Amino acid sequence: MFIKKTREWEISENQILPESQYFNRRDILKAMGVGGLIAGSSGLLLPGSTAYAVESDPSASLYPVPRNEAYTGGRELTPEEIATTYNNFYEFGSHKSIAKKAQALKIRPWTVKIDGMVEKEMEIGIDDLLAKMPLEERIYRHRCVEAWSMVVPYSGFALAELVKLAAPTSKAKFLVMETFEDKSVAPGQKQFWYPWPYTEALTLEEATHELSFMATGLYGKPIPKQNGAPLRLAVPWKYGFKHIKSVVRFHFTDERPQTFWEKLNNREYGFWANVNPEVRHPRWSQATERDLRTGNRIPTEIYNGYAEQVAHLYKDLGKTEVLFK
Ligand SMILES: Nc1nc2c(c(=O)[nH]1)N[C@H]1C(S)=C(S)[C@@H](COP(=O)(O)O)O[C@H]1N2
Ligand SMILES: [Mo]
Repeated sequence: MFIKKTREWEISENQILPESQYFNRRDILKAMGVGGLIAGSSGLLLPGSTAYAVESDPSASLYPVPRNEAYTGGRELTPEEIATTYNNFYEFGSHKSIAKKAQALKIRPWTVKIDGMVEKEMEIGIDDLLAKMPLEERIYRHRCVEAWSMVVPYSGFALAELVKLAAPTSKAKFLVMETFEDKSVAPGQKQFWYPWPYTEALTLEEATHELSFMATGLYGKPIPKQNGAPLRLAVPWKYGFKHIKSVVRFHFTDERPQTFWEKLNNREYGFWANVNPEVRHPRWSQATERDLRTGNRIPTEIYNGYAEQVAHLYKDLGKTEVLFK
């Protein structure tokens, strides 16, 4: 367990309460471990010196879930404290320290819409969805296009299971996913030059690939808001920006969409975004990456080391196209 265990008496209420406008007192006490919660799974994070309360998550009792040993990550896990405090989530700011701000996101009620080219459009609450899906834990490597990487245990379900539930028609070729939109909690969304809401997309073949995973948990607990609660994509052979967070909509279509980063800068962030050490980002090399656990640079592998599983999906694409087009 990597959360620093802090005894109640080391945190004065003054430090906690100013950040607590979104939570009731019972939740705060619970997060502090006063409510009899096991310390290791308590929601209180202390990144550096900033303490903030974390709302208790109604799905907490679902975790931990059985680990699927087929997905091992290949190198040592990144400490939880790093993975939950070094984030990209532009809705809350265009820097890495958004964990505290992201606590403003309200994750209940959370309705997921499934629409477009499907047998039957539907809206489903996250807890109903979680109850329908077979949850398991997988350790995945995560490689950001900015050339840093980590190894994290996600809990969740295969995206193929959601596609099955949605029952796309034979016309559907792409699955477009969309993040929540609410300027009142996400200050980044007031920045009008970004094409909100954040969207990402996969081909249906990619979406139903066994590696495509919807993460609902992290380190054996509900996934923290800063990591994309309550529902976040993990496609470990693709750069991190494809891993869309806090998804509210799954839209099936026959047209390849333009996604958030592609709209912003299609020379740097393309549709495929497959990890490829040989294709430079226009502004830097992708040959190596910085492992967030050690700080060391390590070689980047084609498809982030998942070539055996996914290379066949791209056999008809050119080398550059695999990344950008
Ligand atoms: N909605 C949304 N999803 C997002 C992003 C974002 O800014 N907004 N950033 C992406 C990027 S660039 C990365 S590297 C990962 C980071 O996930 P993590 O913070 O859980 O490591 O989330 C991805 N998903
Ligand atoms: Mo990223």
